[in-house]
Amino acid sequence: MTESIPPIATPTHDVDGFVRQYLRELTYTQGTTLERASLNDKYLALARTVRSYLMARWNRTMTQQYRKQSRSVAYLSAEYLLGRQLDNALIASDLEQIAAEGLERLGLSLDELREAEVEPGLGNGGLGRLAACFVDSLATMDIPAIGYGIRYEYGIFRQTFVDGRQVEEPDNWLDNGSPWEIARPEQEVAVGFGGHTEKYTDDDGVERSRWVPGWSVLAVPYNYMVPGYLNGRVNTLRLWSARATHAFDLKIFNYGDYAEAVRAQTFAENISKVLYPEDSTPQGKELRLQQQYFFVAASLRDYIDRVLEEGFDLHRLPERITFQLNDTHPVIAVPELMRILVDEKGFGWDEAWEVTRQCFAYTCHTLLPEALEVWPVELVGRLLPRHLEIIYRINEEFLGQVRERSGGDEMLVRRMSIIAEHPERAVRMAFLATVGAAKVNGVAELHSQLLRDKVLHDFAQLWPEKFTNVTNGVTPRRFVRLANPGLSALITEAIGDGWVTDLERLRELEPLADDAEFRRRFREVKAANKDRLVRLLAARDGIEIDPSTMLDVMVKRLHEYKRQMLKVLHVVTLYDRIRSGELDPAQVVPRTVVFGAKAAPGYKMAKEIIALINHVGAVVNADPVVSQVLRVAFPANYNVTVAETLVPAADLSEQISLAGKEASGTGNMKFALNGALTIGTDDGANVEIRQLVGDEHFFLFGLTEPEASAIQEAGYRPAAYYEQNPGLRRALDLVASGEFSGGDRSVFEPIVSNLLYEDRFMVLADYQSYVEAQDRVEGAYRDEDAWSRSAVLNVARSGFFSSDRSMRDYLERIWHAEAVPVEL
Ligand code: NBG
Repeated sequence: MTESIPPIATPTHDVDGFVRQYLRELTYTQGTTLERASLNDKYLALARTVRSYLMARWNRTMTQQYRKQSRSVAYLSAEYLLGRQLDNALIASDLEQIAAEGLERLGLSLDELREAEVEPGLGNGGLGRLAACFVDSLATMDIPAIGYGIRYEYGIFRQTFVDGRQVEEPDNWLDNGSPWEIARPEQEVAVGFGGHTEKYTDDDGVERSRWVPGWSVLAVPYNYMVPGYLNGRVNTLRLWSARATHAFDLKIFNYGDYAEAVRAQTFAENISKVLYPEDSTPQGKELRLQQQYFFVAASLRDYIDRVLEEGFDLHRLPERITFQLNDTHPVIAVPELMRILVDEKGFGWDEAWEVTRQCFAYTCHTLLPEALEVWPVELVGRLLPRHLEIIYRINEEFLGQVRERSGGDEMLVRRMSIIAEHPERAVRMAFLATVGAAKVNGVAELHSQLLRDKVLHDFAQLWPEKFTNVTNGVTPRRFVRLANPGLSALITEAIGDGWVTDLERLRELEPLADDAEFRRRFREVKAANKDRLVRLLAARDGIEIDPSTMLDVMVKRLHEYKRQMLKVLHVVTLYDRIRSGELDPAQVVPRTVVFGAKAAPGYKMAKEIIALINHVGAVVNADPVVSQVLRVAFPANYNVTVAETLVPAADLSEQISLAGKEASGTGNMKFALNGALTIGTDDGANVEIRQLVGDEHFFLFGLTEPEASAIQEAGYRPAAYYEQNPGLRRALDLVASGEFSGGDRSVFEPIVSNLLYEDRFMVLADYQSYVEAQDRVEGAYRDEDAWSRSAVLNVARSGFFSSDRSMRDYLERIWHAEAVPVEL
């Protein structure tokens, strides 16, 4: 029977094969013709064509996964900030050239079609983008891995500016179709909520507990391909979408209340409706906890059912899998696995705990106390009553251990309790994660050290071997190979193309930093990248920038700790110095300052700072003298797609958080890899960047973490800096005077008084040091050739920041899984 079925062939890897497949997709899937097709039709056909080249690999990867039963990794993350898929799929399948030619033959342009893709923005910032880089690296390194997350119907909001102020609009990214996903409705799983728990005696006479949920929703999986770069592996990213349960509908429906049935359905489907737009500052909303449990419960069920189908013994689960918890968002997985093992699979408590705590590992991504999730006991009890019981039991046993080891130190017991008592009874998710995980890691050396010394100090004393570091990384495929084709070609010409999957090989470029011809060509690439940015900003935002100026870039979420405010004060200082005649414009290095930043919609101060940037920009850009040498550009809606054009064009990378606040940063790595020099504090991964590229090629400024802490402890008085520093005083006075708000002094008053009387992130304390470092930048930039040399060395010495290296560290220190090549 099967012999008579002809094998399904992947379209041939040439222009003919490509064109044939493209026309097939356009005709049979899209149901149109070349003449009638809209831009979106053409894009969708292209996406499906490229996808069809990867499909056989995907199927082979999945088949093999089940057959080989190898150790694997499940990455649990509430966010994946993927960026556009088409380009990445094109390079992974080595189709760039073929697609460009094939489309040209049809009278179409690849460049035009790629612009039709709306990026899936299913994350806020660094944390979600990191998850996307990690799954890319895992696939490229041939590691059996699956990413689990949420298919938000609306991703991160679209930002626009009205009178310089941020306005949010919904991101309806699915509206034009989503060619990169495959729904698997038949693999849906039910997820319960609410209800109550009850005790009962099982058939063997054992007292047990069980959960009787009050309502449930269905989780429908959507699979996304995660293609490895030029290898045979295509891993899966499995994102869950909420649907109302049929039973749930039917019951109400039977009573004849159709409208109510539909309302209930909407209610259930709200769970995966929208990404919460807070980066590093959770709001503790009930729906958010629902989202977390929803995707975690579906993912564990999905994975466990799969190994059970193989007849696998769950006692040996830790041999097969590590569930990596990306921050605290998925930590409810710990009590969920306990519940499955104890309540559903009949495990004793101790054996279940043994399995559970070996299956999980936890990555912490912050140092800000307000970013550590805490859920009110009342809420957890109402939504997940059985989980609350389990958390209490975990806590009880854990605190028993603490008491025993500490000789009954009740202060310590209170400090370490998973349940906080003040200001209200609440579950500390970071503590639950630390207790429930085999390993806990920070995301840069300094951050991991501060976790051990401060945030999780008591835990690190108790279990020193549990704590480790894995410094973040970024994928060289998207952020160099794809984003910077000019630099990629130059590198490949010099050292071959091995660097794309072995980024440390960039070291081989070091001698070329001393080669004048190479530096010249490097500058040519930078100039071409700037031209590309000029075109993008003109077309997308109507912003005009001068590509002959120094491009000084600060792009990241708007947060006080990141200190966009410090950058604004520098701009205001330059403006003031030039206007007052203190600086001769002819002596100033012309620069364009580019900002890109979204603020959480409820974060007032962040939104005020956005307005200030836009207002300062408007005044600076309109000033006939100042604008000759200084311009500010703030394109709205910064996202991964914009980053891909902006980062390769930058000369100067702004990484200016208060020391001890930025866990790692990953933008900093992208800039260094693309040959920008960093002006930065000794914070997060900046420390490691500076150590690797060398002090002479990095502009360090500002307080160190111990210095900043010491000042805070002694009582920080920002006004003292204002009083003693004339430059700072003039800058702040100018903002307060209404210079940037049409003479209205009240507009930016909240910003000014916050800086003068609170300044939690010590902007005023670091002002002088920052301005001096910027003066050093100017001096250095004047020597074009020396600057290029530093830029080349930044590239050559940043190979460490590949997410492939991060994956190797996780594999060695935490996961202990091995590569399983899939034949191409
Ligand atoms: C962010 C940190 C960044 C870090 C990314 C990725 C959160 C909670 N944390 O410094 O602020 O680079 O995580 O690790 O979003």
